[in-house]
Amino acid sequence: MQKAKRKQRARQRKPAKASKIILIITVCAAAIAGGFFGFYKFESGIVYKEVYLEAGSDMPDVSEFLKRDAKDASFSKDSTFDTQVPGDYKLTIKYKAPLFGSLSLPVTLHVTDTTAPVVEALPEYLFFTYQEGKPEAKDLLASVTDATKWTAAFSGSYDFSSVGEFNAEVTVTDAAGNNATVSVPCKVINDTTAPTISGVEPLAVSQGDTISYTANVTVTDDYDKNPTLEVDTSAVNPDKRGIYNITYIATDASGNKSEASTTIQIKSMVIAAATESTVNKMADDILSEIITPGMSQLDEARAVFDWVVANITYSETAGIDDLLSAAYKGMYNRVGDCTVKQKTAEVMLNRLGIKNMEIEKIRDTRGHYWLLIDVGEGWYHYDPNAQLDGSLIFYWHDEDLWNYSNTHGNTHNYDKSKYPTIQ
Ligand SMILES: [Ca+2]
Ligand SMILES: [Ca+2]
Repeated sequence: MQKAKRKQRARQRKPAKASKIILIITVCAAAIAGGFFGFYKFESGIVYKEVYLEAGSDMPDVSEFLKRDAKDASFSKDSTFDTQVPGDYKLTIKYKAPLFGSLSLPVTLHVTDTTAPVVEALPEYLFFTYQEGKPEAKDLLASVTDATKWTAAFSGSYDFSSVGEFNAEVTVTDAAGNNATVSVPCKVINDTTAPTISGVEPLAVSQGDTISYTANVTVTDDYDKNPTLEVDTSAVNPDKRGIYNITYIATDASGNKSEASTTIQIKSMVIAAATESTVNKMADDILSEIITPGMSQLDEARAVFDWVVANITYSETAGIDDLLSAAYKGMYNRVGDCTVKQKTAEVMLNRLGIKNMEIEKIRDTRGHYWLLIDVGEGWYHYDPNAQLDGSLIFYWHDEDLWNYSNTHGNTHNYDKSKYPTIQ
């Protein structure tokens, strides 16, 4: 009987235990729900979940997403956005909350573009028949202002292939699809008129002066604002006195060409003190020291060669084509270029009665001058300059000179048709 009662009590107690558990679960659930609710309330109390920004605005600061002052708030590193590109950017704001610790709060930045582009058309657009195809729509515009990327397109189809006049409509559309249309007066032109060249007159310069071929020359064209101007100066040798032809060639964008020719006079620099008697006296004084009785003409030519090489310092100075002036410079100043050396030697050789003649390299970026001498055995090369590698070209056979020139950057390639046979 007692056993039966215990069992009954035990049965009676069971439901009491279950309800306690349910109660605890309910209390916990309410607490958790309350916690979430509280957290949600807390979180939404900190940030605006959606922020709208017109494209082109300044970069928004994190504070613009916050409902309250929060010194420690910042965008997470992967929160990137471009205020020039419309779109919905999912961003995360990092925030250190007093109760909840470090929080990552999701927000959305909506970059919108509601402003149509501001478009300025060209007052007139010219297209030339030489420009094949057709222009791009943007070529017809003077300016476009918009916060976002834009594209321009012709609103219709226009014929740029034949001469004529028409208005072309161009529509500019921004990244959000806002657009603006302008109408542009177009002319398709066949330019057949060559540019006009003016101010072409004979020129004269002294050796060593800078030559300005185009200082007084102007070119104008009916359509091309900047026609090209070339000057053909290939006939001019600035190292040699003379009058040379020059030709101006102007070309417009359509390829029409016009030409105008004139001349340039190259005048030698002349040293006033370099009179014939002064220069001969200077030469004779030097010769009296280097020429001894009994020397052959070849020995004498060598003595002159050695004096010039040893006593005139090479200097890249202005060319001096006047024989007496160049020799004066060589003997008095003892400095000069290949012309000064060659002409100093020439004056001395003349005083000694040794046959000689000037020979010149085919001019490329620079010229070079030396002599041929004939002491009764025919012509030989005679260049009273120490070459860059130290070679001394004294009384060289023609074949040796060519071998040297061909292996040393064409130092002495000359025009064979202009000179007598060289040994
Ligand atoms: Ca826009
Ligand atoms: Ca023209």
